[in-house]
Amino acid sequence: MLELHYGPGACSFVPHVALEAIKAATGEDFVAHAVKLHKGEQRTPAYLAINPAGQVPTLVVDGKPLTQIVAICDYLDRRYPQAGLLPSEPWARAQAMSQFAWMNNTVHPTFTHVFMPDKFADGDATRAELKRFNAALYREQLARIQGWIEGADPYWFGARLAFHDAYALTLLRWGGFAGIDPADYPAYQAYVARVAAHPAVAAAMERENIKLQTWRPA
Ligand SMILES: N[C@@H](CCC(=O)N[C@@H](CS)C(=O)NCC(=O)O)C(=O)O
Repeated sequence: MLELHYGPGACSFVPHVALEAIKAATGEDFVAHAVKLHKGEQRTPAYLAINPAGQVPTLVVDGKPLTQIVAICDYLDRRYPQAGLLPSEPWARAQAMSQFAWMNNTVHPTFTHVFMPDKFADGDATRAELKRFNAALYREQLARIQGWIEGADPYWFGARLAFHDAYALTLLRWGGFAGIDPADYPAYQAYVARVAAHPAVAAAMERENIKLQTWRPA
C-alpha cells in the first residue's frame, strides 16, 4: 500500500503527480494525506514519527516511511518503470538525475530562503536581505530551467511526463510568491501550461486545490 503525505502546493506535488501517473499506467492506487503546513501539522508527534525532519513529502510503503523527494522518486521509478517517469538508458537517466538533484538541492532551498527566511536568520533586517538576495538568485535559476525546457515537446523528455515536469511547474508557481511574474519566462510559462493540462498533473492540482497563477502585481 502506498500513502503520500503532502502539503498543498508544496514540493510534495512532485511525487503526488508521479503517483497519479503510476495509477494511470499500472492501476496501482495510493492514499493521499494532506498535511497543513501553515497550521504546523508537520510538527505533530505523529507526523515527526514518520518524518523526523518535519517536512513533506513522506511516502509510506506498506507501513514504512521513505523521505526526501529524490529518494522517493528514485524508488517509484525503479518499482514502476512502465510509468516512464525517467529515461531508462543509464547515461540518460544519470543526466536526468543530475538536473533533478539540482532542482531539489539548489533551486528549492533558494526559494525556501525567500519564503521562510526565519529558518535561516534572526532579525528583520537580515531576513529582508536574505529574501532580496535569494529572490534575485531564484530568477537566475528559473532562467536556467527555461534554457533546459526550451526544446521540450511537449514535456521535459518528450512524449512522456517526468518528475522534472512536476518540479518545474512547482518552481515557476512558487516564483509568484517571490514576486516573480511568470510572463518574464514566456517559454517556461507556455511549457508549464502544457504540463498542467496533463491528466496526472490536473488530478494532483485538483486534489491539492491549487491554481497555476500565484503572481500578483505589487
Ligand atoms: N529535501 C527535502 C525538502 C522538503 C521540504 O523542503 N519540504 C517543505 C515543503 S516544500 C516543508 O515541508 N516545509 C515545512 C517546514 O519546513 O516546516 C525533500 O526533498 O523532501
